[in-house]
Amino acid sequence: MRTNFKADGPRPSAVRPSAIFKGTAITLPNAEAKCKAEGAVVAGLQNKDEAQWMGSTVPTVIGEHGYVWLGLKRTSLCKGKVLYSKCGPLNSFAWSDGSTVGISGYRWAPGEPNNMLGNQDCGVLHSKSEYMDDMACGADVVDSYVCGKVASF
Ligand SMILES: [Ca+2]
Repeated sequence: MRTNFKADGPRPSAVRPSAIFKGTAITLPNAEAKCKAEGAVVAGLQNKDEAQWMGSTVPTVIGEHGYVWLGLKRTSLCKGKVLYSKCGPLNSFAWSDGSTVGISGYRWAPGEPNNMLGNQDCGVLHSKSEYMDDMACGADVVDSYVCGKVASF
């Protein structure tokens, strides 16, 4: 199941989340390859508008119980680290889509990112809560991903 890429949005000249795909268990590297095949990348969330679009759209595509890969990766400095001042909720991760910057699109679940087992290097959005969580990049509970591209389509 998928949404179609939408051609409007708050960032017309930037990569932005614009199509959500649901499959079976998928790793982030596999999701990246699937977005690339669409001429897109796994997208980040630049601001509240994009976070709200995800929050309202994701449940209609994947239901309430799934997770969606975001273009969000733990920085090399914070890999294997537990939370501390240099690796906290606002500075452990960076958007990986080559376009999204900053933390205005962040909405971590309470207690996240917790880097459980020290290998939660990728970010997801939980469909029902609309909160973000860090997970292992190969976590098999994730079956969906969001692709984004510049609005020239
Ligand atoms: Ca986590």
